Amino acid sequence: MTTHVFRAGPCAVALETTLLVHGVPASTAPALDAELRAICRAEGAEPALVGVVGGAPTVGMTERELALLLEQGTSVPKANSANLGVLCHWGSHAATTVSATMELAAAAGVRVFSTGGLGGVHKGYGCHLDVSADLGAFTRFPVAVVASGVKSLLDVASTREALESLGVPVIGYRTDAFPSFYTRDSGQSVDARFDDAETLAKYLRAELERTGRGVVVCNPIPEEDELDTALFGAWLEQAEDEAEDAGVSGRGVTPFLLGRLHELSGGKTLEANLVLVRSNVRLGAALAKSMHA
Ligand code: PSU
Ligand code: MN
Repeated sequence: MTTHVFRAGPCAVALETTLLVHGVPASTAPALDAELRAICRAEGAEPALVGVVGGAPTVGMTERELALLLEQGTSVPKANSANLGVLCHWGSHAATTVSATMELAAAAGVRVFSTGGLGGVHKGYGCHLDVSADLGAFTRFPVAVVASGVKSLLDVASTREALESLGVPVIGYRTDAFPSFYTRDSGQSVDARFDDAETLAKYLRAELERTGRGVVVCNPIPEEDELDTALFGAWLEQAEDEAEDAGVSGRGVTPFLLGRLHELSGGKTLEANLVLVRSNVRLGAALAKSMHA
């Protein structure tokens, strides 16, 4: 039987392990984890890192438990809602993506989760369908996810449409535009804009309670840290060519592209990624605190 480990109080903010294990270089992860925990606490909230440790779905992982996953490197499986249960059954360590993190956060009663960018519809869906389980998770788990939109390496316009089709509320925090990770404006729009965290927290509390489903809270990357669209486009094109040559597919695509972008950009995409995650954790913590008050 799978035994859950829930160590999260009423003012917790869920954080995910896939971002730490597969989204940033291993050398960066422990410091980023420590920093995100500190940001939560500084806002008066409680960090709750989510992952699977030796088959136990865990909400509120310790630094030591994260180290166990990091020791295993990128061979740690990525868990979404589909393979989460099997990995627990096998007693494996696993890094949870947005969908699996939402699933476990919801089970532990955690209503706010901060990450970098959501997964979504990959490019080229006309001949090859690759849609992240992240999108469907919003129709099932009552968690508000603070993210800087969806990752720019996706088909952002189609992902926005898919959220619409699924009936997922997409809220802009101090923006009318749907952000795309490294840039603030994808050309798509949000359903509604809130400029004040306390008012947003009131809406979220009521909406999660009313629907039992999730909400996307879009917090764009700070203006001064936004990447140049043309430069990013060139790095992405090269990373995509390399992914194709290397035959990368399925769950390997996102980590491969992120990793190559970090290298090709001389660390610029990594720096932008870190900036926006910190900012999303800060907002998530403020929301969790207001929602609890
Ligand atoms: N945000 C980041 N870096 C990441 C991710 C999010 O800043 O690495 C992860 C999330 O865990 C998300 C996953 O769920 O990428 C999407 O993977 P896929 O495209 O295979 O569904
Ligand atoms: Mn996929």
